[in-house]
Amino acid sequence: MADFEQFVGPQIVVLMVSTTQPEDIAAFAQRVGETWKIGRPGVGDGLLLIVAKDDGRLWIAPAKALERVVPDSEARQVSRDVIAPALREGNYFGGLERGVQALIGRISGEGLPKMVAVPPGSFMMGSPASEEGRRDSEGPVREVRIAYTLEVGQHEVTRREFGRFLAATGYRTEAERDVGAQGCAAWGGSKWEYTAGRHWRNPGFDQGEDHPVLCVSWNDAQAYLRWLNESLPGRGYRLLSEAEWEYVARAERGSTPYPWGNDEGGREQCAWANGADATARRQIAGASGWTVANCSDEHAYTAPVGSYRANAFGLHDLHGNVWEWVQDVWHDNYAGAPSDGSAWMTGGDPSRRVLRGGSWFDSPRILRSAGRNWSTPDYRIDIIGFRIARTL
Ligand SMILES: [Ca+2]
Repeated sequence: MADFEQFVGPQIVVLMVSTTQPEDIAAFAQRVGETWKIGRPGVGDGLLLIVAKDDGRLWIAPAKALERVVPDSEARQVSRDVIAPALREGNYFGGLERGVQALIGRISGEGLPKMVAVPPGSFMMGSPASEEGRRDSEGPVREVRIAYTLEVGQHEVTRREFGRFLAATGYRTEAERDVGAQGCAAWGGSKWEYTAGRHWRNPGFDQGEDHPVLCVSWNDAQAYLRWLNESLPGRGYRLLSEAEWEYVARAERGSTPYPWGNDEGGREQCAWANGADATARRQIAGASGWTVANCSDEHAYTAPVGSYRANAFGLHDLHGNVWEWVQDVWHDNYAGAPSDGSAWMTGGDPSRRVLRGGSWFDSPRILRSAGRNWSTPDYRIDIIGFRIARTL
C-alpha cells in the first residue's frame, strides 16, 4: 500500500501519495473512494487528491507536483478558505497543475517573506540626551528585555509578496478603494498630497517587484497578516512591536545612533541604508535644498530589498528604503512603557500607530535607530511599507 500523508481541515482533505506504482495507486484510490465515498478517482503516475467533503468534488494532479511539499503538522489545519483561493490563483494562469502547485506553496510557505531568527536579549531603548537630532519622544531611555526568539522578515514586504495576497484574495488596498478621492500621498516637489490614482501598483515612480510595497496603510498590513495566518494557521504572523523593532535595528550595537556607528550623514550611510543622499538631491523634484548624506547610493526612490548591508542579525533595510509600520499605539514618550518587548497598546493616542526607520526621502537624522514617527492607521503614502514577524 502506498504511503500517504493526510491533511485534514474543517471541510477539505488533502491526500498525498508518495508512489508512482500504478498498482499501489489503484489500491490507494480504491481505499480513498471507500473512505470518502467518492468513487474511483483513476490511475496515473502518482496522484494528489483534494477531496471536498461537502460536495464531493475531486481534483487530481501528478505526483511530481508534490515533490516540494514539506510535511508540516500545521498543514493539517488547512481550511477551505486557504485551498479555494490557491486553486483559483493557479487555475487563472495555468490550469489544474498550477493550481495545485499554488496550493502546495501556500501549505509549505512558499512565497512568504524570508524570515530570520533573532535571539533573545536585552538592550537600552531610546536615545541619550546627548544624541544629535534627538527628540523628547525617544525617552526616557530604559532597558527592554526580550526573553523569546523572534522571527523577523529579512526584508520589508515586497511588491511581489504583497501582490500574491491581492491575487489570492481580491483584497483592495485603502488607496485603491479610495482611489478617486484620495489614493496615496505623494511628494509633489514641495509638499505631500493625497494623489488620486496613486496606489501600491502606481506610486508615481518606477518600482520592480523586489522593491518594498508602498501606499499600504496599517490596516492593509493587518489584512495581509490575516491572510498569512489563515493560510498558515498557528504561526502567528504579526508586525513587530516598537521595542522589538528597535532591538532588531540596534542589533547589539549599543547606543550608537546609526547602524554604522556615530557618523551622521557621512559616506557610510550609502552602504547601509537607502536614505536621502546626493542621488536624491539630484533626481527628486524640490530636493536641491534637502539635508542629505554625503554620498550617492544611486537610488533616489526605493531600492530592491537587500541592496544594502545586513546588520548583525542578518536583517536588511531597517533604516531607510521605507518607513515600517509597527503594532504599537503612539505614545509621546516611554514613561510607563512595557519592558518585555510587547507592543504598547494601552493609553497613548489610539488614532495613531508608530512608524520606524525612515525612508528614501529622509535626511540622516531621521534614520537613527531611536527615531520615531506616527500616522493614522488608514494613512498611505509612498514612503511607508511594513515588515512581518512572529514569536518562535
Ligand atoms: Ca537613496
